[in-house]
Amino acid sequence: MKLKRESIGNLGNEEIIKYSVDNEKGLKVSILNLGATITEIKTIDRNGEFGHIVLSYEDEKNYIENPSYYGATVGRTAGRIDKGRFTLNDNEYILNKNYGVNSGHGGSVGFNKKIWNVNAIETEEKITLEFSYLSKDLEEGYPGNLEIKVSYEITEDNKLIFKIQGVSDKDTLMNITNHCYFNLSGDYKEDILNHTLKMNCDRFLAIDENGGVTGEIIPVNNTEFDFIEEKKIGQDIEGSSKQMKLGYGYDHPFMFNENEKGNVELYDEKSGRYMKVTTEYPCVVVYSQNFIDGLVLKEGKETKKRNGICLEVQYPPIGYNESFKEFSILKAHEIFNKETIYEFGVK
Ligand code: G6D
Repeated sequence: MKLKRESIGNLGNEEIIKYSVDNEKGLKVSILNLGATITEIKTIDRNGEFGHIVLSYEDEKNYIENPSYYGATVGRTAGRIDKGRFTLNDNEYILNKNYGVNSGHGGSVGFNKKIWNVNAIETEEKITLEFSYLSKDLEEGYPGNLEIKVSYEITEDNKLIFKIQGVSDKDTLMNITNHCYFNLSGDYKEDILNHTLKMNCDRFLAIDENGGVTGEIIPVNNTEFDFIEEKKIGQDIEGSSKQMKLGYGYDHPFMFNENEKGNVELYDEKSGRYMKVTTEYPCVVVYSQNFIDGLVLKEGKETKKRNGICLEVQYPPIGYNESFKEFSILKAHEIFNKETIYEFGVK
């Protein structure tokens, strides 16, 4: 196990530091103190060749704005909040509408744009990078001083274990995710349309023309949204349903089967790489990179639509009439605790 720490620039007068971990068994991960953002994951293919498997900006300065939220820790609440407002204990809270008519991904200056404190813990079997941040009462309009800790454990057996913890002094909302765009082909050789995806999700949530959740829950069977059996991402992505058109591809929350742990499997037959995600969250937002920001990727690769797939494990976003709000409520002094495991390998 190796850990390297390097300065890559400044945000105001704070240093942006990149932590790079190599487990020396086929997994390399780099994470910034800026936004607790994963900037690189490299794994080996069937022939033992390393390649990038998440979209990464060539120019690391782009992580300061990070318009596509590449690898970022997104919060306080991931996804859109309908009309940028919510009520809690009879108080109304108004958020920044940075996503058209909605608020999105924690508002204008979300957790992805903050410098986090970092604590690195090294043992023989794993390296843990713990990121902590205090989000003050009414930051971006959310109530409560919220102490957050997210940690990434890189293990000897090629797992990345992502833990989210939090506690607030007032009732608030908390729904943090990681926003990596995966592409298992290695150095973005191909788009993700030939990757197969399998998820134990029997329902998905309808969206409107602004990408917001309407409150309607739709069974996946006989729809383009059925990934219960392994299916190529490209198979139905150009489908003609209203929901597929509204998203310009997949940009929808999927609900895991009730009483089952969330399981998502992504596989690229050509390289042999797979990723298995297991999560305690009840929902995964699948985003098939339907829009691009035009910024250059590692190895000088041009960014293209469908170059990556986001699998954002989280609570369902808050839709019309505050639907699904109850999932994201964190009561004062209650401990938030969620774990997601990303396992990498070849077959
Ligand atoms: C998210 O659902 C959203 C997309 O609509 C957005 O544009 C992307 O993040 C950057 O997953």
